[in-house]
Amino acid sequence: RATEDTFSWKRYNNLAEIEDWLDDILARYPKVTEGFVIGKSYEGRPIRGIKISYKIGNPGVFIESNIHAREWITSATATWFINELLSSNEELVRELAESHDWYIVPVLNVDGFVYSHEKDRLWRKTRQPSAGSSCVGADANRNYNSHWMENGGASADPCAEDYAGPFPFSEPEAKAMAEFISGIKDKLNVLLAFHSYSQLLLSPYGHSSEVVPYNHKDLMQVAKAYADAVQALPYGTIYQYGTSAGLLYPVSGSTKDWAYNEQDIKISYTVEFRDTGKFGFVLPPSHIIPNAEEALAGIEALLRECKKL
Ligand code: ING
Ligand code: ZN
Repeated sequence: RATEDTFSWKRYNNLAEIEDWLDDILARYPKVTEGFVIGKSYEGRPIRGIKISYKIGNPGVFIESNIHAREWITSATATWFINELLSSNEELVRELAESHDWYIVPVLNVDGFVYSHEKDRLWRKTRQPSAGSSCVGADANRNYNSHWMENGGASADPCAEDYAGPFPFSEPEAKAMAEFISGIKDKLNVLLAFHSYSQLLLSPYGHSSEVVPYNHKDLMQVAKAYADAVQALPYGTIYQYGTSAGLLYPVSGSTKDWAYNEQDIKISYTVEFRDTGKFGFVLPPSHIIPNAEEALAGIEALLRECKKL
């Protein structure tokens, strides 16, 4: 049974603590939850997730979190969010929880996450060695097979932080995601990829500065709903929104572009959580609950806005 000693949102938890907490959640809510494993990491760890479903046939939402090892606020937020979906008594949260099927992977880059706890707090990439280089790991968020390595959106240098890997889906973590999502894509309406930091909502494309032909206006309208809901909370936190290539920088081979381009998941965003650089990746734990409250308000508004499209 998870207690304050073994798991808490007052501090950042390691992978073992998160997995024990997940087991506890699955045991406490057996009727509406189901654990799943999308595959194994390079170092052989299972990559685990939770499905939350209150009724059959709800629109599906997939949340990818902690693909980048050092972005600890993402798994802290994802776990808090899971707990709210299951335990909140607020009417809005109950409605949100029970009107969608949730697939949430709190820590995708399990090897990198462990490494960031034990060896290097600012580790970003996977932990698979590169042939012909002493540098380890690839950027899993440049490794998806969608416009891979196009238009300067990633690096071919194994030592670079945005190394795309030797070939698309060379990283078992990205490949596992692709296989799992491909299997349920007909059930998925929305994909959110949790990152930090910068307080942004990024829509496709990353690989091109063109706007998507199909639903760019919708994606901006839905992102605005998220940003407005966050800003309306007492913290007044401001999120900007736009396409990754337009607002940030060119990115090829990311999860959200792959989901949009190759899996036909037409509401697909990267969410960059707090802050805007004061603490950056090393966000103090006192931000966990405020950030998570913002994510909950944002996602609630986002999904409500989707219904209007
Ligand atoms: N930022 C993201 C990155 O992978 C991003 C930004 C993600 C842009 C996906 C476009 C698409 O570089 C961080 N902080 O990881
Ligand atoms: Zn990231």
